Amino acid sequence: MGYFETISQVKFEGSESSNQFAFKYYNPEEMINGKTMEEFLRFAVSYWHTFTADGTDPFGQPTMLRPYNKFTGMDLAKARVEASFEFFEKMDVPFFCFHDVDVAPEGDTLRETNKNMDEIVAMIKEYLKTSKTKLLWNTANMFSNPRWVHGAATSPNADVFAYAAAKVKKGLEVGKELGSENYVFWGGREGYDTLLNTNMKLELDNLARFFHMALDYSKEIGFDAQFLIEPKPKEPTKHQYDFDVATGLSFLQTYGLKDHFKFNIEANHAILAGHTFEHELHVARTHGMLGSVDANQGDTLLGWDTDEFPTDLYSTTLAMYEILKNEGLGTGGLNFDAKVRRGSFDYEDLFHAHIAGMDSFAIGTKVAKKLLEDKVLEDFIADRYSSYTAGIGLEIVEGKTDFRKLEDYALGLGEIQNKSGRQEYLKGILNKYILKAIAE
Ligand code: XLS
Ligand code: CA
Ligand code: CA
Repeated sequence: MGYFETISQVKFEGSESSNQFAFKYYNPEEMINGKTMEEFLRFAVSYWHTFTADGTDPFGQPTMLRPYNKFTGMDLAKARVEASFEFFEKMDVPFFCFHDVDVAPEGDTLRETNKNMDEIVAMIKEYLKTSKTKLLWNTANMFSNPRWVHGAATSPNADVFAYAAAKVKKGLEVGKELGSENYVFWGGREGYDTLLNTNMKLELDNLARFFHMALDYSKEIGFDAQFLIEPKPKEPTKHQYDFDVATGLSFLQTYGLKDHFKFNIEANHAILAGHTFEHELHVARTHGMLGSVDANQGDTLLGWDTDEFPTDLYSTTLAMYEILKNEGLGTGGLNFDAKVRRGSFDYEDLFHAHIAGMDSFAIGTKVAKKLLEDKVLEDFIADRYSSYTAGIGLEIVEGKTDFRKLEDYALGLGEIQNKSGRQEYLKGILNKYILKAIAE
C-alpha cells in the first residue's frame, strides 16, 4: 500500500499536456551542456518542508493532511521515511536533504537521540541501496530545542558549544554512512539580538574554532563531502553572523577556512539581505565559491522567510544564468527549501509544488542557455567595458599607469562622453527570450 495513492509516476509530457501531474517543461533527458537536465539541475526535495512540517504558524495549528499523521514517535519517523521514498520515486527526483531532527525524533538524552538516529539511518540506507535518489546534504538542527536559545557554536555557554559539537560529529558520521555529497552549516541561532549582552569577537572566534574542528573530524573519518555555509541576514536572531555571501567570505578568509567551504545560497535569504538571488549567486561564483542552491522564493511584500516554491521565471532565469556560467553546481544541487502554503494542505499540493518548481527552473535553464549562446548580455557587457581593452584603460588594468600619468591624461581630455546603460532595452530582450522559450 502506498501513501500517495492517487498519484502515479510523474513524467515529462510537454507544454500541451493537460495532465496536472506531469512536467510540462522539465524533461530530465533533455541535454544541457553535455549533461542531461536531470544531471545538470540535480533537484532535491527538502525533507523538513515536505514530510515533517505540519502547517503550524504563529497564529494557528497544523493544517497539513498527511497519510502518516496517524502515527507518533518513531513509528511516525519510519512512516515518513517510507512515504518519502515513494514521493522521490514518483517525482523522479535525484536527491533529498534533511536536518537530523527531521528524520528522527530527539530522545530525552543525547544517547537516546543518537540511537533513534541510528535506527532511521539504517532504514534510509536500505532504501538508498535500490533508490536512484541520493542524499545531497544533511545538516544539524541547532535552533529548535530550547538549549539553543543563545546559539550553538556561538552560545555564551560552553556546555552548549560542546553539545553542538556532538551533534555535528554525529551529523558528519551520518553523512558518511549515507554517502552524502555535501554537509551544510546554516547559522540557525548563530547571531545576536543585542550588543548589550554580547561578546561578538569571542562568538566569531568560537564559530571558526567549531568549523576547524568539524573539518578535522571529517578528515579523520574520511568523509570528503563539500562543506557549505548557508548565509542568512536575520531570522531567528536579529543579526545573523553569516549575513550574506560577502560577509561569509570575509569570515572564511579571516579564519583560514576559505579553501574548505563553498556557499549554499538560498533565494529567500538573498532577498532578506537586501540583495537579489542572482546577486548572491554572482558574488559566490566570481569568487569560485558557488556550491549549492536552496531554490525557493520570498515575497517582497512580507519581510520574512516565506520559503515559497520558485515560480518566478525572471528569478529562475537569472539564477540559471549564473549557474550555467559556473558550469553547473559540481556536487551541489537545486534543493527545494520551499513549503506549500498553509492553505495548500492536501498531499497532492506537494506534487503540484515540486512540478511547478522543477518546470520553472527548466524554463529558466532554457532561457539562460539561449541568452548565453546568443551572447546577448555578454556582448553588451563586453562593449560597455571596452574602454579597458585599449589605450589608457588597458594601461589601468595592466598596472602600467599611476596617478601622475592619469592626471596628465585627464587634463588632456575634452568633455567626457558616457554611453547609456540601456536597462529597459535589455529587460525587453529578456522578456522576448522568456516568451520564446515558453512558446517552443
Ligand atoms: C532556514 C534555512 C534552513 C537551512 C538548513 O531559514 O533555510 O532550512 O537551509 O538548516
Ligand atoms: Ca535554506
Ligand atoms: Ca529559508
